[in-house]
Amino acid sequence: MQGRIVKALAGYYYVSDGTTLLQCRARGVFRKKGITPLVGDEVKCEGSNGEGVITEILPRSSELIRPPIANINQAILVFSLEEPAFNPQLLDKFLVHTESAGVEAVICLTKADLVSDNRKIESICREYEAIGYPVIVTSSKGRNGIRDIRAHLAGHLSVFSGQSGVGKSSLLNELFSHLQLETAPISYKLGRGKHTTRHVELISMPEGGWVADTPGFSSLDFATIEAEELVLYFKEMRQRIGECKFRGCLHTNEPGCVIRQSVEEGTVLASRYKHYIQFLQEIKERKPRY
Ligand SMILES: Nc1nc2c(ncn2[C@@H]2O[C@H](COP(=O)(O)OP(=O)(O)OP(=O)(O)O)[C@@H](O)[C@H]2O)c(=O)[nH]1
Ligand SMILES: [Mg+2]
Ligand SMILES: [Zn+2]
Repeated sequence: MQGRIVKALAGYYYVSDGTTLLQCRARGVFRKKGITPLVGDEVKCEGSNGEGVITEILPRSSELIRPPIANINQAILVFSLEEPAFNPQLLDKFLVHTESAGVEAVICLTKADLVSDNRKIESICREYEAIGYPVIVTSSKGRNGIRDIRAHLAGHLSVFSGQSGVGKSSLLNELFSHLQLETAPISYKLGRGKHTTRHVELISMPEGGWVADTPGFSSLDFATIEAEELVLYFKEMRQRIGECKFRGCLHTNEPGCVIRQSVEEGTVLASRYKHYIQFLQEIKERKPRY
């Protein structure tokens, strides 16, 4: 049988070919080669009576480390406007990782019902749409944005990524009435979610395509991104590289830097540039890998 891993839990992989679900172990040879099967993988497996073993993993078109998932072509970056408070630095970090994986990003802002000043929402939308990212605003009070998200999901293999408590599972329950994913209120004392979703799981959509719910996370490192390439993952800055005076310009204090000039002219947002500099520093300070 050939199918897709839709769930990984406690050493088992659940493979679906659309009609049957096979609970599989992975062949030992994968572990020896250092390959871990991921949710989203297309695999070949052998087995009967619902139990089997994965014998082959087909080549991946994309791979994310956090959340761990293969073959997605779109990430829905779910960020709450409040509870937990909107975190633009984390959003830019997620965008960098999504860009570096070669995956399209859609920004979804949740909990609009908790925001009293609409200008805050409008300015986030304006800024990120100008860069070229679709931004969808949702709220559990009323069904705003639900149709827009569904339109983005149709026919794709998408992942919902975001911090714990931003409302990923709630939104999926709202999108697909047959789902009953577990959700829980955030901890008001700590101002963050309780890590309610514990595993990555792909959900098959009636209109075709898949979408994954994932456990929330907020720490992401730059282990696989080099200082020189960071600018490539800032969509609005990428267009201008090669125009700086010096080859190998890291866009910090070098003379004749067009990125810094763009910030002064206002075509690159100061907040985005600030995050670029912070991430660059993180990359420079990271421990060498052995
Ligand atoms: N006011 C308000 N609350 C919301 C909204 N969406 C979700 N919530 C609440 O936020 C809390 C967290 O929602 P979850 O769906 O469990 O969050 P999650 O992102 O799946 O969290 P993890 O599984 O821990 O990663 C729940 O109490 C939801 O009812 C919204 O639009 N408005
Ligand atoms: Mg959840
Ligand atoms: Zn430069």
